[in-house]
Amino acid sequence: MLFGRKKKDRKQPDDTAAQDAAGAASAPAGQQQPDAGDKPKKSSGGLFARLAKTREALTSGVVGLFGGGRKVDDALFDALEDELLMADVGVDATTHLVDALRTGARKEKIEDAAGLLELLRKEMIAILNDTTNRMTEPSPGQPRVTLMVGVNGVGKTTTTAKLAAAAKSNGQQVMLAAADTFRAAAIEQLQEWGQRLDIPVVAQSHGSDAAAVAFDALSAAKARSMDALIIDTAGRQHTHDDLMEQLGKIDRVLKRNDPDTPHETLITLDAGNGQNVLVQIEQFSTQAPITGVVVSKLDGTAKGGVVFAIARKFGLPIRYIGVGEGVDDLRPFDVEAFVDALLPGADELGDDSA
Ligand SMILES: Nc1nc2c(ncn2[C@@H]2O[C@H](COP(=O)(O)OP(=O)(O)OP(=O)(O)O)[C@@H](O)[C@H]2O)c(=O)[nH]1
Ligand SMILES: [Mg+2]
Repeated sequence: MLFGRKKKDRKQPDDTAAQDAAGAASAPAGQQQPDAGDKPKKSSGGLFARLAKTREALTSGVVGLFGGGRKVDDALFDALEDELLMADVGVDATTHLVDALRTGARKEKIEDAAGLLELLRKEMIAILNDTTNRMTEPSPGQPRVTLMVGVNGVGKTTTTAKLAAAAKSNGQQVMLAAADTFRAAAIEQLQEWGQRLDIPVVAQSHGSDAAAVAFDALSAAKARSMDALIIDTAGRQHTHDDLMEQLGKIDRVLKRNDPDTPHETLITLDAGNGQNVLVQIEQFSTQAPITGVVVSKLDGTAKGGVVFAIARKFGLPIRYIGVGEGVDDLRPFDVEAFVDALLPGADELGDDSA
């Protein structure tokens, strides 16, 4: 059962992650990762199991490459390049990784392919950590305003609910704004989540001005001393100029209410879209400055390598990953846990190469 559990009962491993999400939602700038002690272990299932498809895409090839005492040579680097591209790491991040490994292998005199695996791990972590925090902090006593954007069907509304649930379970007063006034039934969808989570939802009627909804919600969140306001918006195609401009209006109108807002603009990207997500970030950035990324549906795709392409191209922090449809299936993005969940462990190399 996803809902209606008492706080005291929320002690399962997945719930710990949800509470981390709440912590990260309210964490000061720059603190994107949960405490090291909370990192999911490989053996504990969790993230490791949820990323099975991407892991399978990457690891099955990588184990063959790095196991068996294989020598470091050009053929190995070429084969690694192929594996990374197939896992949707993208040309730029792949080239960067392979070049870094070539240089590192030379410098550190790594001759055995197994020795390269640790170097690959380090370089992957470095790419994901090389991002700039663009989130701002609310003034004391003011609600943290998060604007959710992204193309149709990527998981914005679900992520809005997951974030709200996590923040609430962390003791915060949360309000939602139904600023998707475009799609029929979108308002009801968010209101349903509000009811299930017992969280207030500010809404107007279908077809009303989305920017006005956002403005009113911010006023209401301030008046009711909320800790967090999360604004769900309509899914829009980046090719659709008028709807994209409407998003720019939401951003401007929020700033008219409070120049510090939104403190965070999260773009939700469906991992299954692979490299296409890069153009989505570019296009949405023209209307609302994106501060962070949610990569959803990582549980259902082998294209999880796209996170490396996102970090390399935009230097945007990946703030959360969606690993399922349930309200607890959101994880603060923990760089090391993510990379560890993707790459084979040294013991696996031994087994496979035996
Ligand atoms: N497997 C999986 N499904 C997800 C995840 N996140 C969202 N979904 C599903 O994706 C579908 C679309 O989710 P929504 O939250 O309605 O997407 P949206 O971006 O708000 O869609 P629009 O409002 O139409 O633009 C739903 O069936 C969700 O349950 C995820 O992390 N994993
Ligand atoms: Mg929606």
